[in-house]
Amino acid sequence: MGKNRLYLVTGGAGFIGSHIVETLVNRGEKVRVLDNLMTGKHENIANFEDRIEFILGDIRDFKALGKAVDGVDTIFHEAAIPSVPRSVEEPQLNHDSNVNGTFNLLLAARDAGVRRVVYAASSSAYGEIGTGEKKEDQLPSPLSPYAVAKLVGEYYCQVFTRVYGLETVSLRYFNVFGPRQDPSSPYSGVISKFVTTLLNGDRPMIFGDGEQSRDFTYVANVVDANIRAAESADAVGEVINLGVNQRTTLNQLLSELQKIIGTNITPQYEPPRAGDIRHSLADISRAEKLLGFKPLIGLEEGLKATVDWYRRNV
Ligand code: UD2
Repeated sequence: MGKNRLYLVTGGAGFIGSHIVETLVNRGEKVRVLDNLMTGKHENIANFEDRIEFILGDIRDFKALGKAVDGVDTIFHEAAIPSVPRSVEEPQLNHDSNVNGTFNLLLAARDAGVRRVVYAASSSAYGEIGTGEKKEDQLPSPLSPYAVAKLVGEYYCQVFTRVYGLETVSLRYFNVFGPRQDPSSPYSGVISKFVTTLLNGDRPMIFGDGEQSRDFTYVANVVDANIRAAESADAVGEVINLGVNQRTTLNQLLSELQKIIGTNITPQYEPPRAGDIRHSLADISRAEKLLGFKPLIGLEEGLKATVDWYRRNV
């Protein structure tokens, strides 16, 4: 940072990408965004768009990528089609964007002499093995097309480091939430769904018995870890969990949100979702060791900030 470098954020108009862009811009860095606006939104970057370069383009399009990586030092690769159930419904789109798109990006980065790529990997790679904390040295066991695709992206990152010397770092995100997460699709993250449903006075839907658990991670923690991953020499070629090491069931999450919002609405229980994982909790000792990462904002504070944002914006 602060070295007059050019940063590219793919998916920079999306939920997580736009937070990375905002932080870079606030630090006075030069930022380029590549986004096809399929799930990303112009309004996510509206407050700082005069200070960035925006390219409307798709990571499935190698030509657009060539333009986007030109002169770039560091890439934060956030562009993806997220959602486990969406990948079950649309496996081809998942594969094209998340596998081929990531491969294209790495190839373009290699050819343009990019220094480093920080890749948005996913905790879904672990699958169902064990109920305890997930550690990076566990054998992955993906349960959905999305999990497979995100894992393939990691493998490609590691191989591009090994074979071509392109520096890569894969951050396995654990259920990220926060302002700007789009609640409007059936595939939206559960916190965006619960908050907006409760604010409307409607009944939230819980898939399964609600006793499945997640390590819900406020987006500011993710931005911080990405910035660290762009710099750390020790992180090159590594896969690193990114969570806050806090287990929360969906039933607990819902009651916490009802407390914050001031509602007492009975949820609707529906059959479990295909490809769903039961328990997901991050061991974050590698992130501490390699990135000097410590969670900045815990669940409760993150939920309050998120509820505030939806109250003001949706
Ligand atoms: C997966 C990954 C996460 C990220 C994300 C991107 C895991 C453990 N996590 O999140 O790291 O890559 O995919 O999309 O694989 N649910 C409800 N009601 C709703 C919506 C969801 O009960 O209205 C449930 C859902 O069945 C699941 C949990 O909430 O058990 C979390 O779902 P999600 O879609 O927010 O995220 P998840 O865990 O699939």
